[in-house]
Amino acid sequence: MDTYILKIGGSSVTEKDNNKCKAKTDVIRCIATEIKKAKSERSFRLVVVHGAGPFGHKLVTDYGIKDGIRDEKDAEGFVRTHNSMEDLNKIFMDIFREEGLLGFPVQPSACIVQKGGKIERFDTSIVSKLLETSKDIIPILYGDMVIDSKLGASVVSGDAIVPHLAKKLKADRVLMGTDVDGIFTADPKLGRNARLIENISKSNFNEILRSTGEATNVDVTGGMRGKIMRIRDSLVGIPVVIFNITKEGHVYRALMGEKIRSTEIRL
Ligand code: ATP
Ligand code: IP8
Repeated sequence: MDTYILKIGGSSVTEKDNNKCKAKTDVIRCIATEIKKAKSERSFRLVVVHGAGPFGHKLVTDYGIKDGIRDEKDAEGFVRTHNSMEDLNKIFMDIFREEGLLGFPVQPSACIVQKGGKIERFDTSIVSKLLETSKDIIPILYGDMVIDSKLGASVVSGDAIVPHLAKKLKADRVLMGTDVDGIFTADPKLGRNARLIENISKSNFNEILRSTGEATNVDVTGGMRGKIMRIRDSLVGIPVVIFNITKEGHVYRALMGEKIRSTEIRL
């Protein structure tokens, strides 16, 4: 049975463009109903990782803890950012339950330790066991603040969790949902002439990296550029689809293996 990892980007499910800690519950509900429909028509295992939007990026910026924690105020920021991510995760959990899905929260800060902002240890055995227990259980992880052996604590992006999990679980496909149709020749939110790049391989990767920016909004984990660098570093051999998850029908079609407007990366 295929295993998919679905990243639900913070830009699509939160008011990231306004930097407000508010979830777009209608988008989350639509995603949940489409997952439910796909699951009723096809057998596959699914792990969901959601991003932070302002629930994480705003707090990390306001507390100034992007590069680690040094004092009591920073420690407060560490805890408050984690609390805020749990609030966002709870919104996901409630909507998934209301839509009849068996979402199971897996707290990244309880299974990941970083060193200098990079994952050093990640116990993925709970996620594997949850998937083995039932094909209907959907482990749900998220970008978080975690203990860091060099920096005290640091941010782990959902974009870093996804490749790590995909490798460990030998995922068949990684689906990365965000608020734009994929990777463009320039940030589509800034220029009208940006053109969608439909396929990325080893041969055009470096050229594309040069045209890819971070994010137009508050983002401490590198935006679109950070996303594709992590894909390059860890996702060799696993197909990755970057697509607009806010468009109705896209998650369903992506989970059914149908072609949608997107960027497909095979390295
Ligand atoms: P989060 O990190 O909060 O989970 P996310 O994963 O949805 O959010 P972002 O990190 O915000 O996504 O990255 C997506 C943003 O990257 C887009 O909204 C877009 O404005 C920006 N971007 C910059 N350059 C490009 C590009 N060349 N192609 C596509 N998007 C780009
Ligand atoms: O939005 C960031 O996760 P991302 C997590 O997936 C925090 O990059 C706490 C800012």
